[in-house]
Amino acid sequence: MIIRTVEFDGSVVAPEQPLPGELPQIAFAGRSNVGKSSLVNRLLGRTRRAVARVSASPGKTQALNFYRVNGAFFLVDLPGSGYAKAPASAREQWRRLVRSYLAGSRLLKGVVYLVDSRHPPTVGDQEFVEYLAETGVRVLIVLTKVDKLKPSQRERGITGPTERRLGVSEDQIVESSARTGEGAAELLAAIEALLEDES
Ligand SMILES: Nc1nc2c(ncn2[C@@H]2O[C@H](COP(=O)(O)OP(=O)(O)OP(=O)(O)O)[C@@H](O)[C@H]2O)c(=O)[nH]1
Ligand SMILES: [Mg+2]
Repeated sequence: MIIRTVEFDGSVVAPEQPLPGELPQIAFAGRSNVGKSSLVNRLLGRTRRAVARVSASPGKTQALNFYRVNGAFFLVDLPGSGYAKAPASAREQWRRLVRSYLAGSRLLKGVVYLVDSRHPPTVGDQEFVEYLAETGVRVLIVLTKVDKLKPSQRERGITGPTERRLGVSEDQIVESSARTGEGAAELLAAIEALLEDES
């Protein structure tokens, strides 16, 4: 896929708010700070001037942010789950917002769920991926920040715990680094396949 144009089309902050357009969507989900916004920027070729806001302090993305790509589909950057420092009421609000979107969007073609490659998936990750399976949406798992792994870890292979804990197969997992760009082409191709899938 060639990225020709990217436009930020706005944010959705409440479950009753309409989406910014009627286009197929691919959503990016995962714990706060896992690297969702960084990966969206990398995929869209925005490594020097970011479109999606990235921050060293977690909890930056608090809305569903819609990026229109090639005028043809949306990449949707979701707020991170499990950001412990946010007040419980705010966390519950984001959770409701994310779940009502995931369960309700007719045009959602797939969810890219991110897990930090340095740690095995958590119970929270497990619950979220189970929830996605219940909604019937197609799921890709991205193991992020592989540039931070030791060479020995990479040689041993890092997908095993993810396959076991999340109940996914190896061909659903992409190893990536927003820093080096590793995995970006593979992920874009997988996203293209989700968008073309008519089922
Ligand atoms: N080394 C390295 N750091 C990364 C990578 N991806 C993201 N980071 C860093 O991780 C931190 C969080 O990145 P974000 O992209 O803001 O994470 P997020 O998942 O969007 O976070 P929320 O919006 O809070 O949910 C930032 O300091 C990034 O620079 C990567 O591939 N490699
Ligand atoms: Mg973010």
